[in-house]
Amino acid sequence: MNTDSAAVRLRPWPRRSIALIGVVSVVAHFARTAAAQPILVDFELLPGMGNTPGASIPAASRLGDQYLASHGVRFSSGSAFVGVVIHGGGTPSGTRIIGGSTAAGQLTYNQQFPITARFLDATGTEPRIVSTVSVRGDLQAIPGTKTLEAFDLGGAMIGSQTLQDSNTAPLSITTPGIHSVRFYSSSATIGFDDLRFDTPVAPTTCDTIDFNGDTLFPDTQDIADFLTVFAGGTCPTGACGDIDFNNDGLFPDTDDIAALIRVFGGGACL
Ligand SMILES: [Ca+2]
Ligand SMILES: [Ca+2]
Ligand SMILES: [Ca+2]
Repeated sequence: MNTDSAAVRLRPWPRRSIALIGVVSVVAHFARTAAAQPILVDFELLPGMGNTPGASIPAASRLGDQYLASHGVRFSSGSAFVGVVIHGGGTPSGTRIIGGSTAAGQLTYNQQFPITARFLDATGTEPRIVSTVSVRGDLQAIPGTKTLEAFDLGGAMIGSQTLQDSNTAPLSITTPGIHSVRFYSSSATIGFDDLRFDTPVAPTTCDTIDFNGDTLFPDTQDIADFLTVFAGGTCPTGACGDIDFNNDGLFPDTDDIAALIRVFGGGACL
């Protein structure tokens, strides 16, 4: 690299501007964190059915989109709904928990029909993502495990936690870009309650990974060229994209390097 030209290209980013961008970046980060208040779904909204696996879930106890407009979450299992169940003792909150549904709409706790909670906009058409999710199993300990899994927009698993049923702590996953979670038990006995998550937000859209615009991708040359331009160098092809790869308005920002490498590897934008 020509050192003189690198110095010239670095000039648009004097130390004071980079420091200012750093401050703006930190402020923006804390603004996002402050906005992420925990949301709680306690499943007390609908009338519950009796706790009788195998019974058909009555229409009034079928939970699908009833929390969509208010909380941004849709529930499903083997059918497009889960069952709200009056559980009695050992219920984390109130009197109700949820169980899965078979394809025929029967109540089930079998892991063959895990419960899925998907984050969407109020109309249920646009994806949303969260960065932390927790859910509790019912408090009646039976030998076996309970599992929470998190998935990104592409359906790839990005987090998983399994606890013994006797562990009363919530199952919890914190990682960027959670679009859906599913939960189930190995013993086919656990109902779930108290789903918590931070405010669902619209996913950030990243630029193409063909950073250098030569139509070759995935290609590690794109990463090399990104780092060159990021450092103030010249775009080797003359057709590079901008360095705000994650399009959050912050640059130069090492988050853009991390996002490029993540997306390059098949991961989510954010
Ligand atoms: Ca409850
Ligand atoms: Ca390329
Ligand atoms: Ca950025």
